[in-house]
Amino acid sequence: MELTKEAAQQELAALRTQLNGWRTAYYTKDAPVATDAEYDKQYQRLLAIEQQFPELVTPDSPTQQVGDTVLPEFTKVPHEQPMLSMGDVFSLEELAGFDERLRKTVDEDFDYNVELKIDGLSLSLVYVDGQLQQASTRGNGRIGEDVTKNVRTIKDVPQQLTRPLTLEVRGECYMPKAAFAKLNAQREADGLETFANPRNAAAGSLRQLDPHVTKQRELATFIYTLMDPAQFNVSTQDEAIRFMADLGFATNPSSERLGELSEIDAYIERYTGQREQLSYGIDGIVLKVNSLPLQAQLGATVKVPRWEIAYKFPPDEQETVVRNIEWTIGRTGVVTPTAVMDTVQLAGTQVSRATLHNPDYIAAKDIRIGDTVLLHKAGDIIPEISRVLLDKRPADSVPYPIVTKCPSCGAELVHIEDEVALRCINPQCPAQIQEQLTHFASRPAMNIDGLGPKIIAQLQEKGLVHDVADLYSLTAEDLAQLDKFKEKSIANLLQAIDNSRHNSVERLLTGLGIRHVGAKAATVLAENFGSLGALAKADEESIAAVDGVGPIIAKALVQYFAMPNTQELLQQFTTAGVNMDYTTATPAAPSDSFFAGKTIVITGKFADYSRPELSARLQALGAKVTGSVSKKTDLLVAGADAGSKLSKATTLGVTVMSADELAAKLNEN
Ligand code: 1X8
Repeated sequence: MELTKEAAQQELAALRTQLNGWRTAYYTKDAPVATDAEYDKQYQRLLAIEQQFPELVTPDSPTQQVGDTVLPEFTKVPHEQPMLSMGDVFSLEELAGFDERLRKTVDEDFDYNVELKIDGLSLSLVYVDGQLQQASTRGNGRIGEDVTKNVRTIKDVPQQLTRPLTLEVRGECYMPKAAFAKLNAQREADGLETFANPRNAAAGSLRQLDPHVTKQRELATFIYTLMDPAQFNVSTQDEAIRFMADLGFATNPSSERLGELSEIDAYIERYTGQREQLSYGIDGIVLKVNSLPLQAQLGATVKVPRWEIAYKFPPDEQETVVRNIEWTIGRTGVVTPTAVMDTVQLAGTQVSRATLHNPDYIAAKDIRIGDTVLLHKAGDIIPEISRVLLDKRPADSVPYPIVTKCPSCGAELVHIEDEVALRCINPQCPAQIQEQLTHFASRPAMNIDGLGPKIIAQLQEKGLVHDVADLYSLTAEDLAQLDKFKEKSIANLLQAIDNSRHNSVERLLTGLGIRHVGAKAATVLAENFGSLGALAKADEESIAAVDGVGPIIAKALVQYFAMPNTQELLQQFTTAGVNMDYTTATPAAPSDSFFAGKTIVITGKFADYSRPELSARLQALGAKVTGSVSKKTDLLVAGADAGSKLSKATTLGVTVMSADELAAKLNEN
């Protein structure tokens, strides 16, 4: 197909506008709008036309730029040597082409160091006399952003090297998959926009003006480039990696020295298969000429080094059909739609559900029931719809109705401030209350054994529970109304609820479900303030001053305690006899209990308890529970089928207590 110069000019202008828009979204706003594959396709087209008409190349063309532009908020750092990007290929054939061209240029035989390509963002670290001096991002390749304060919060970046050297290293800063999934789940629950992939999450976390935020993001690094290696007598890339590891840097363990293309292909195949299992995202592999002097000799083109190339994994996408859209309402009222689709195999797992984030997302992508869609995994983990295949849309398809009312209670949904999420703000919304109750009873919170979502739903349906405080006025008659609840299950649940009254207050604080206050923050707060009452009276500054807490948590707490409903709820807890003090550090082992201070051994079987349960119960009453009978044993608690421990206790004259006697004593306490 012949392209006239005029047509080329027009198409180039359109391509540059589009690609530059995508680049801004990708690099500056950390929110890509095009997939890598779409970007690459348009970029290749741009490149092809520019090669045909070199006179039409303009300085603003994406082909003439490296990386991104500099954000205004951060101090600029010039890189002593530019941080280049890398050429890339998308098939083994192209990779073979790279190798062939290189071997033609180089007379000697050489091998490669083959490394994983980490899905993160490039970082430069400068050390002076072994001390971390400055950390910066790539920026536009020549000038980066100073992110030193933030990088100091990354655990695996050494503040001090094992030797007092002055040097620069480069590598990748990334967010581990687990941290990415956790962060996005939290953001979704908070009604905030989620990150598209771990790279954007890492970039967004590193370019934070508040290092406290960065610290909470659990970033990590792999360092792979040693600048000016000759001064350390390091002459190959694999040596450089070992050298840097010895200095204390985190280096990736997967690199290998390989010469033959067949070995490189096998390496690629191996990591294509293992990709899912890695705890961090990779988007390809990097091939580097191993000899550093040879690298220097080969040098770089305007844009990229000649001695290295990235092989990018093909995007894993699958077609499937949307059958339904399900709605969930979180405990903070955030309404989240999920697409339910025909099950497909995608990047190593069976997938049938994908989050649609929020109602606006459905409208923006015009996703309809019956649509055939392309599915991919964001950051290798989270299934997401890339786009609708419009040519496969059924003729009778209708747009998915715009959702304005809560699917659970029918209340009008609202947008709060700058949130993308729609929320139900009806405090009586049953779906929200169910989530709150489930969270309240969960293990990290009040740990009420046996009180799960199904029982909670029944308690709500029967009108027995309207909020978390109602749990403490449940009676045996109430519980008798529940499915399959008999004497024993009723007694167990009542006991579990009663036990929760005596929890140390960090569990209650966790259970309240205050925004940003998880179990970790709750524990620190409980330790520092001693009681819920003291925390409720504290001001923002004194809360934010607590180590491990921050201004965001402090603000959320003050807002929470200022609500009239909160005061009422706390009053109800007080009336119900729920403990509001911090007791973890000083377990209130009742010194007047029969068991207090006694060394006890448990043997045999008990109808009412498992052995660990019994042991915990006795320890809570101040006993020391040990495993074997000796002269120091005060008491042997013997259940059914007790054996050698019973005979030893009898021989030594240790007091023996039967299961029935035990039950009676426990009841006294
Ligand atoms: C980018 C990356 C490189 C490596 C790993 N992950 C990356 N994202 C590596 O060398 N092991 S090199 C690189 C670059 O030069 N832009």
